[in-house]
Amino acid sequence: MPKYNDISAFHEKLTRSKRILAVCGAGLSAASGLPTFRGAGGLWRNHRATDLATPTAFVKDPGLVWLFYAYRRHMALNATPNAGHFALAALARKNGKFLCLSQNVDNLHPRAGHPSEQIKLLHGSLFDIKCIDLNDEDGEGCGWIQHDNFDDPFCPALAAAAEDVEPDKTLPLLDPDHELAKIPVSEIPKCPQCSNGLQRPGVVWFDESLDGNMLDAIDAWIKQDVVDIVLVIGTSAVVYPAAGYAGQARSGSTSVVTINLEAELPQNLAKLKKNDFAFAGDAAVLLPKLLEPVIGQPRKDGTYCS
Ligand code: BV8
Repeated sequence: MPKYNDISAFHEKLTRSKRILAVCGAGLSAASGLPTFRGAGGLWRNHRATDLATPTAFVKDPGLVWLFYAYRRHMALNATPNAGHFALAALARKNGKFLCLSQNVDNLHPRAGHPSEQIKLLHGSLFDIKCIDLNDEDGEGCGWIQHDNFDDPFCPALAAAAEDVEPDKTLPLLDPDHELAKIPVSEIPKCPQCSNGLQRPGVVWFDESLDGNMLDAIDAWIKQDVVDIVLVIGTSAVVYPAAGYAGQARSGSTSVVTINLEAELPQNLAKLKKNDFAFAGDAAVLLPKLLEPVIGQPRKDGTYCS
């Protein structure tokens, strides 16, 4: 029985594998300088990120929630994909039977050239904009959606979120002691289609359903045939349905491979099953090494030949 972190044993399994699934989380984008959800205590101005990522929070204070998302748009726009994103994109180009599921809304997978038909952005994108009707109790909107809106700031009222500060300084926006002027609803752009709703970030909030067609397509892909390898990359695997896919895809011969800074902590090793692997470290460093037999060596800029 190969050791759980034996790279050559993993390479042997990889070269024999056809169908590969990946489930990615915020840890994949950490090397691009984007904070994880649990990083920094998962707090943004003393608010738990998970509390701001809800329809209730938006209805209560759309300005505050928009500042939170405008700040993350600014950070993601100024970030670049890392070697981990490029390695996954290269694997997709080399293996048409590789499907990548990502919880990340930072648009770094598409910017790394990941083929769109081989990636499912489970929780939407910071750069999609949708309509929300504040008077509609389930927050539904008129259905209007805009893709790839990279305006920064998104609107004048959110300028504070697009400021850059010297490295040693703290952005006033992030300083919980720095009082924030309340942004009136009237300064949040209205929906251009129904002019009744407000524009909101096109992400999936907690207590909101994911796209049904996408969920059906993922279930159908998993049921199609044996999944040889499931790569679980930089995720705490606590948010559902994303956290359920590794188990759903597992069959007798499947290897679930955890790539995470904390992968080799005793409590995580205890969850390993036969054929599983666990590699502790930075996803941006480990993925190029782990996938090398299939994708080869990266160029100097971290990208791969097509
Ligand atoms: C839904 C978009 C139907 C917005 C996000 C079953 C059981 C229990 C609860 C539920 C369940 N089913 C549904 C629920 C409720 C809920 C849920 O799962 N709650 C959890 C908290 C228990 N799920 C939902 O509400 C989902 N909707 O189910 O609809 C429905 C509707 C109503 C009622 C019931 C059902 C919607 C969930 C989507 C929410 N939106 N994001 C935004 O981004 O603002 S979730 C968001 O948080 C992220 O997208 C991601 O999913 C999650 C954060 O997790 P990670 O990405 O894993 O990040 P984290 O910081 O936690 O961990 C980072 C990891 O990386 C760590 O392990 C760290 O060690 C590692 N790491 C760090 N650096 C590195 C590294 N690894 C490698 N390299 C490094 N450099």
